[in-house]
Amino acid sequence: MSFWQYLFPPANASAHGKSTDDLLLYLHLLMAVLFIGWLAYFLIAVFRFRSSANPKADHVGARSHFSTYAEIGVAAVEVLLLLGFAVPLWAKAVDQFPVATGNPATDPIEIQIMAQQFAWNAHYPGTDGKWGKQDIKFAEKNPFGLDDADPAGKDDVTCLREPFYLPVNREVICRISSMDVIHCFKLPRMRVTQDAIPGMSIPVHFKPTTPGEYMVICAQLCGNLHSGMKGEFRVVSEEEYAKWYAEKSKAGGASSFE
Ligand SMILES: [Cu+2]
Repeated sequence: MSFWQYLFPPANASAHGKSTDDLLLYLHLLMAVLFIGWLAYFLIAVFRFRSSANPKADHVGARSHFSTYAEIGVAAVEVLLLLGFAVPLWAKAVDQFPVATGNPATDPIEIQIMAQQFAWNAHYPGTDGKWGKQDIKFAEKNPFGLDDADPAGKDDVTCLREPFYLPVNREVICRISSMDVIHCFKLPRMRVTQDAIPGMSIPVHFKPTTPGEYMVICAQLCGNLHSGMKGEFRVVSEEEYAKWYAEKSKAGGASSFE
């Protein structure tokens, strides 16, 4: 690792990540301009109003209305940034949420993510495409509360404290929840960060573009082993994913907890 690598996020590996990185870059550039501008203003003020050139204090101060107009100008620019850029960009992000069309080869992969102190678990519907019945009363037995009497759950895939797999170049929807305290599902290389909140199921979506092994970390201080709350997922080819999925699905869902 060179010094410069510590200053930047790890290499992006998702389709939308470039936009996130660009946004960060623009924010830093804006902050740099503001920092240099205010620093220059400060130095000019210190020089211009130095005591040797102004031996007597002026109790009236500014005589023009320039500062009032400047203030109105700044507020107008901020309204423009919010309504002209932020709102339309957010609308675009919301519109990009992947929708299933009924084609299992191209539909987004949907998984449930359950955070717990101090690990990550994943749940897929299995080869039948149907989620097994879930109930809070089974949550003591397995983190997803799967009912092992439900036939639809027999083939569900669950990855408890073990790596989960995703196919490359497919949209993924993760529904994030937590079984104890608030955690935060963070995939640094996918540029994904979403709080995991007990009692809520919050969707995030992304499309991995580079095969490899990646880390899930917790970005919300959640207890004494927070720093060790790491998970792993693998982005693999479509074929490798199908093979892994079929094997895991055959091994069974709810029954695998016993
Ligand atoms: Cu956590």
